[in-house]
Amino acid sequence: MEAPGTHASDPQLDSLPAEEVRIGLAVETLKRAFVDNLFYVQGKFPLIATQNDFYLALAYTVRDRLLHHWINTVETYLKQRKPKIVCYLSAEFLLGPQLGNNLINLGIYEQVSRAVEESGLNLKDLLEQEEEPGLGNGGLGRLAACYMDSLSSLEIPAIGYGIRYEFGIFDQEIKDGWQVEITDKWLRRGNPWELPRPEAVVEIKFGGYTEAYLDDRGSYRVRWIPAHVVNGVPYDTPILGYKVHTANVLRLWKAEAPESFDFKAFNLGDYYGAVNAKVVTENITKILYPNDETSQGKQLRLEQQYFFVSCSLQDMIRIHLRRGKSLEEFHEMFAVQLNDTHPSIGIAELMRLLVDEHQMDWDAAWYITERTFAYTNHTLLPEALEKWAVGLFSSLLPRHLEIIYEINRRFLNAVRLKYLNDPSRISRMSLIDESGERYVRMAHLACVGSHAINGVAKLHSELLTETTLRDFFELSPEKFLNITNGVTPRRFIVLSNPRLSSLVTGKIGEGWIKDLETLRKLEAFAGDPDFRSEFKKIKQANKQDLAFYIEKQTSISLNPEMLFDIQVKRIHEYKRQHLNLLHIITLYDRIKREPKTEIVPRAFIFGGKAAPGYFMAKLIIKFINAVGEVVNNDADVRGRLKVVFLPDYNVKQAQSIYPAADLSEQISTAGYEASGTSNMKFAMNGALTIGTLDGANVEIRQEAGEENFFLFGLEAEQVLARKAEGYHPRDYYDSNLRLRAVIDLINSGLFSRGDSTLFRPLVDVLMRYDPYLLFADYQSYVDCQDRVSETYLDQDKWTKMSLLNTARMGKFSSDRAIREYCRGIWHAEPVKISQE
Ligand code: F58
Repeated sequence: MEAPGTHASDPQLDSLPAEEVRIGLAVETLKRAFVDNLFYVQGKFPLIATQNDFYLALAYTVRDRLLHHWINTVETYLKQRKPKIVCYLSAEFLLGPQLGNNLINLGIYEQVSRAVEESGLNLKDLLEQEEEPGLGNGGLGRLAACYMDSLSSLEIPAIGYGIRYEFGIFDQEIKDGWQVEITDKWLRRGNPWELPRPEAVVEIKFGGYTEAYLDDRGSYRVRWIPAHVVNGVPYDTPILGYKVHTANVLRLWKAEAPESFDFKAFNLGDYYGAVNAKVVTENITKILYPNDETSQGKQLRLEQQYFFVSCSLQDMIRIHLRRGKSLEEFHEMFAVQLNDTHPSIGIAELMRLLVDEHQMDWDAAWYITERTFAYTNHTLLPEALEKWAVGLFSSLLPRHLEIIYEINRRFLNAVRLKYLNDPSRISRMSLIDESGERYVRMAHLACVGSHAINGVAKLHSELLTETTLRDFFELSPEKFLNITNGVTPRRFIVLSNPRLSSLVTGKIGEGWIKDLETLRKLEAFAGDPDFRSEFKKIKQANKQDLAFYIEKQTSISLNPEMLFDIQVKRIHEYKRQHLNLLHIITLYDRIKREPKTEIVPRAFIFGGKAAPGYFMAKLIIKFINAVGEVVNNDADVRGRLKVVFLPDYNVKQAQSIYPAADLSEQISTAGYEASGTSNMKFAMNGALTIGTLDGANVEIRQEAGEENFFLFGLEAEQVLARKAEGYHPRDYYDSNLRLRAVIDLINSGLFSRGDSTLFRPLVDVLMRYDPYLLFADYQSYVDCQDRVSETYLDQDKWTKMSLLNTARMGKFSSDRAIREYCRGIWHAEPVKISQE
C-alpha cells in the first residue's frame, strides 16, 4: 500500500510551506496534504488505513481548499455592508455525494485523480466510499441543492437553511419483490464536509402560554412563557461555486437539549426521567419524514418546521445586527425564499420576533415581513397542502396562533372591502379552515405573508392561478409569476457524464458549463456523421457501464444494444409507473401470441422509493418485480424484453443512470406533475422523452422541437373535462381488446404465481375509478411507444434527435432559474470574491 510520496515525512515534500499544504493545487502538494490529513486527522498511516480512511483523508484535503474560499467569502460579505443575502429555507436539501462535485467546482478533478493514483489508490474507489446525505425525498429537496450550486456559481450571497436530520431518506432493499426500508445511518462514519458551530447556538421555545403586559412606555405587549426550550446548533457545509471563489454556506440545524441530564430527577431515583427530556428534545431532528406529496399533520413534523425556521430567522437577525444594521432595513438585506409551505410558519415567527422581542409596531413589522418572504409552490395535489389542527397548533405555538389570527383578521377585512357581497370568498380565503375541525392553512399564510408567489413550470403556474390559488391570484395578481425549474449542469453533465463533457468541450469550448445556452452551438454538428458517431459511442459506453452496475446489483444482465427505457422517480400513482407496466405487458402479450413477432429489444429500467405508508406505491414496486420475474425468464422472450427494478434509487445512482438512457419516461397524468426535474437531466444527457404535456415537459418539447419528443395522452384541460363529464374506465376495458387482454393477464395470477388476488387492489382502482386516467391514455401511450421503437430502428435518426435534445436544453440550467429569481423576486446582485 505504501507507495512513494505517501509518507508524512517524505523528505522531498518537507520543504512545502504549511499554508501551501492546505491550499495548493499542484499534484505534489495534494499528495502531501492527503497524507498529512490521513496522519493528523484520521490518525492512520497507509499500511493500516481502510478505503474509508483514504476517502476521509481526501475529503479533508478538499475541504481545506473549500474553507479557504469560504473564509474569504464570509469576510467579504461582512466587510461590504451592502450586499443582500438570499436565504433559501427548505426542510430538505438532497445534496448527493460531495467529493466529486467539489473536485469539479474547484477545477482539480484531474490533479486529484493523479495525486491519488500516484499514491497507489484509485479515485473512483474513493468516490464510492462516500455515504450521500439523503436529506430529502425527491425533486423538491434536490432542487434546493441545485439552487445552492447555482447561487454560489453566480456569486450571489446566499445561505441555505434547513434541518440536519440524523437519519435521512431510508435505504431501500427489495425482498421477494417488496420494498423494505432500512434506516439511513449516513453519519455513522462521520461527515467530513460539515463544521459544527456550537458557539452560534440559538434557543427555541415550545408550548406553554402567553400573557399580556404593559412595557416601559405603557404599550400593550405580549410575552410567551414556553413549557420548554430546545437548543438549535448549526452545522455548516460550504457550497463552492463552479470555478469562482464564492463559497456560500448550507446551515443545517440540530436539536439539542439545553441540559443533557436532569440531576434532580436522577437524585430522586428517576433514572429514566433523568435522560428522557434529552431524548425527546433530540427527536426533533432525528428523522426525515419519508412522505412525498402528502401531509400527515403530525406534531413532530410541525416541531421540525418551527424549529429550523426559528433558528434560521434568529440567525439572520443576529447577522443583520452584527453588520450594524437596524431591523427596519431587514427586508433590504435579506430575501427569504420559502421552499413550499414547510417553512411558512416563518411569517408568523418573524412577526413575533419583531413585535414581541424587538418591540416593533405591528404595521412596521408587517411591512418588513411581507417584503422579506416569497413563496414557491411545488404541487397542486390537494392531499399535499399542509394544514395543522388548531388545537395542535395552540398547544405547540400558542403565540403564533394569536399572531396568525391577527394577520387573518386584517387580511379578511381587506378581502371584505374588495368583495363586498361575497362571503363565500371569506371562508375560502381565510387562514383558518372552519368547514369542520378547525385548521390553519399554511398555503394561505404563505400567500398572505409573501410579496411573490411562483409555480415551478409554465403550465403549473397557470394552473395555480386558475385552481388552487385562484382567489389569491384574483386578489393580488401582481404577486404571481412563473419560474421554471432548472438543474445544475455541473453535477448532472460534467460530473455524471465525463465522456459527453469532453466531447462537447472539445467541439465548442468549456463556456457551456456556465452558460448552458451555448450548447446550441452543437446543432451545427448534427449533420456531421463523425460527430454523430462519437456521440453515439458515448451513449453506448455509458449504457455498458450501467449494464455492468445493474448486473452487479440485481444479477440481471442487459445487452447494451437494447433500447434503455428508464423511469426513475418516487413511486406514485400520478406518476403512473403502472402505465409503463401496462405497456410492458402489452409487448409481452404480443410476443406470447406470436413468438416470432419483430420487436425492438428493450430494457425497462425502474427505480424509486415508495413512502412507507403508501400501500399502492409499494404494490406497484412488487408489481414491477413480479412482471420482471415472468418476462425475464420466459424462453419465448429470448432476452428481447428485460424488466429491472434497481433498488435504492438515490442521487449517486441517478448520476450514472441519466447518461445511459435512450428513452426517458415522463408519463404523469397531465396537470399533476408540477414540473419534474429528472426530465431535464435525462434530456440534457441525450435521452429522448416519451411524455405527456405535463409540468416542464411542455417546455422541454418546445425547446427540443416537437419532432424530437414523443408526445401522447390527454392534455390537462381534457383531463379535467373528462372527469367533469363522468369518467368510466370500464368502458375502455370493454372496448379495447389489447387493454382487456392485459388486465385479464394480471387478474389471471400470471404475475403472482397463480395468486389472482395479489394485484387486485391496483386493478380494482383502475377498473372502478382510475383517478389518474391510465385507461384513457393507454392506447395513445402504446401507439406512441410503437413510434419510439420504429424510430430506434433508424439509429442515425435517433442519434440526431438525441444530439438535438442535448443541444437545446440550455434553458433548463438552474443558473437561468436563479437569475430569474434574482431579477424577479430577490433583487439580489452578485458580489465578486477575490482570491486572497
Ligand atoms: C416536487 N415536489 C414536484 N415534494 O412533485 C415536482 O414536480 C417538482 O419538479 C419538484 O418538486 C421541484 O419543484 C416534491 O418533491 C416533496 O417531496 C415534498 C416533501 C415534503 C412533504 C411533501 C412533499
